[in-house]
Amino acid sequence: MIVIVGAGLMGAATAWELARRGVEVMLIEAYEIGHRNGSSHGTSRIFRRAYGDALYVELTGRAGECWRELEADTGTALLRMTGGLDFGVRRDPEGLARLLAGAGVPHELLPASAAAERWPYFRFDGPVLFHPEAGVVDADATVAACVRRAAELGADVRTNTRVTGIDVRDGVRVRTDDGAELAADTVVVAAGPWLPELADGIGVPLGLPRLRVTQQQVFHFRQRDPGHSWPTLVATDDLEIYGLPSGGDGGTAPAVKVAEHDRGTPATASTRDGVVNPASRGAVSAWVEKWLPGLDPVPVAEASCLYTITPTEDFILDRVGPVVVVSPCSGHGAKFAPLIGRMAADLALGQAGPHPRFALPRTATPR
Ligand code: PYC
Repeated sequence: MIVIVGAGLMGAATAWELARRGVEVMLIEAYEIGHRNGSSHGTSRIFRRAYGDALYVELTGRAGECWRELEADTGTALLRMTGGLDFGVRRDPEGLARLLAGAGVPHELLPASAAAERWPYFRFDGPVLFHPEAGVVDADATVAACVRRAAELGADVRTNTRVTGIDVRDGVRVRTDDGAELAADTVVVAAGPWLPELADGIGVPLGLPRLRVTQQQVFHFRQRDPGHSWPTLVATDDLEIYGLPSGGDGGTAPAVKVAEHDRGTPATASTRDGVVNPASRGAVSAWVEKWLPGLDPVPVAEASCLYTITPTEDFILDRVGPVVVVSPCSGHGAKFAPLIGRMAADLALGQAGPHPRFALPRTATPR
């Protein structure tokens, strides 16, 4: 039996992957499926292949294939391609274009004037990278589809049940707040921002690096012309900004979610207040007013969520004895969810070791 702790994107994807491999799975979630207390809620997460790091460019390609498999198996549309733009003085569209070219990823590098003709609802002041293999993942639908399908395949899904400790002595026992002690062969800890709090109650030293949990905020802006078809965007000048069509989160009118990747407030999963930082609201609205004339710069909706950030901003996907740690994802993991589920399943079944970049520090190989 493999017990998975946490039914966010990573835990749900791992449960689906293990269940479809015929493994006996129990998925334990502290809240209802689809709750909004962690990192996996909402209908829109960015999918993009333009990373300034060849490893992630390659992984996004594998993730794209995994999304299509998940969609086929669950009969649910989860990833909608819109194309994506990268621009801004510190984003280095030319460098990104070289990395995409090296990986055979289709893309175009455009001067600002050509990009402005094509996307007149943006403003540009330098070169722009467009790549068509970018889009929007529906996070809520993904969690729901993975959990539903895992349950259809036999997974035991327990909600409103909090894991309080994991004992590793004569096998593994998972303790829960209803007094149960569940025997397992392997436990997959996919607790996201709750990991730092749970780690002390895990009976093997995981050797976790310092993890920073931050509360972030996102804003949704109404499209002035509902007929425009918006790509995703990553733009870096003084701010590190990302944006994408909002899905259902922006209300009924077509909207675009825009947020800072970097302005987080230190938090813990159990004490975060959910209050949106007004400085970030002001900065993002001003940025939208300056660079995205196709949007009304007054947000129509906003929300907060949590990042769990490793020192290198890589993921953690590793195993210590019978405990698999599935990724603090440093705020950029959603696009990889079914691939991470597959990698976690391989670790849990002993079918692969950790990727060196995702190994816990005690096993990490030097870069
Ligand atoms: O996954 O690329 C990403 C991302 C950017 C900002 C937040 N997540």
